[in-house]
Amino acid sequence: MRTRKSIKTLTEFIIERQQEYPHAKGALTRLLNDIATAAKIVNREVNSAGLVDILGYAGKENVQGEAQKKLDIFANDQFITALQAGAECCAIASEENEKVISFKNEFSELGKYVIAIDPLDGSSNIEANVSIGTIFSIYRRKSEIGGGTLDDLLQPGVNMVAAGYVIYGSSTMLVFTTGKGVNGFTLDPSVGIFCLSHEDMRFPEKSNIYSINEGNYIHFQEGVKKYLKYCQEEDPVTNRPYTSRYIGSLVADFHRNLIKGGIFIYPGTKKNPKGKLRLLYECNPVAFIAEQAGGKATDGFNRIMNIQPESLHQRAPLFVGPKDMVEKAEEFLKEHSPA
Ligand code: AHM
Ligand code: MG
Repeated sequence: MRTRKSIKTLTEFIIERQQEYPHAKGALTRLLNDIATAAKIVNREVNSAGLVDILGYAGKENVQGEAQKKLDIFANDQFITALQAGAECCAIASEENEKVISFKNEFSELGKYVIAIDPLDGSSNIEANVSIGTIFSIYRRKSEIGGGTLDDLLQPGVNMVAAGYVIYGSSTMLVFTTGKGVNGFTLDPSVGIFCLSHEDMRFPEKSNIYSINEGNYIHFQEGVKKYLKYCQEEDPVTNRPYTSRYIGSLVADFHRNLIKGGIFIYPGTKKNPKGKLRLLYECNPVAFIAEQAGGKATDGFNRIMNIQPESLHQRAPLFVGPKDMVEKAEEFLKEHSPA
């Protein structure tokens, strides 16, 4: 017979934490629950993606000219619907929409929060049954009335009140922070409930993984090339050579590195100095989680969470992982590729 430890559900966990703030009205709790609800629906669809006619391209392109997959659109719709119905959020910036989606109905105008979200990150991996994810960051609105605005979303990462990701992998997990550590919840599919499984997640003390798309090596700046050579050199004291792991799904790569210890890099190149990843809904949420787990996230020179965004879909180079690894990479950048 299988025995079980006592279970703490996501809802119990956030209500318990909310009690630390006697004046809180539970809006953030409800918002996180809305995200969890949409994630469960997306999870169901991702799991049956091979069975139903949902794989493949939808025949449209998103604002960045990328082909949208059916599941990208499905996931986007689910999160927008859940957040609008939940009425705690007054605007969303999504990777799939060019402009801010501002909720103007009589309920959602009251929402205190805005969300930046990548509803289905790493979707080029869907057909191959590789882990994909949802990434989100939550801010308090700046405007006072009406639907949320672009200005509400163009806030630096230091203003985030919460951030997280859902990984649709061999199991489905929701990992998030509200600025008091990082906690991970695994979905029990038999009952459809997220249960606390990874309490107070921290990067391990010793790390030996580096994750980067080395196929782009020729385009990397000198500092990145030199750092990669450093990772590959032999030195038993620092546990080198490191091992290379790269999935091509930010959530999956970051999650593995958080658990096992490793740096994730998506650098700028000569052609694309700002790299590929989007500041608002990819770099910032991952940076907040990394910092809360004892790590660091920079663009090679500056703290990611200090960057003042100028546009909704702006990109930033990303170096994220255990502090010592990120700082070592920064040393190489500063020495070989001055900002
Ligand atoms: P997407 O938002 O279009 O899915 O692209 C983002 C993904 C990240 O998940 C991943 O880290 C990166 O693109 C991989 O890019 P590349 O294939 O250039 O290595
Ligand atoms: Mg993405």
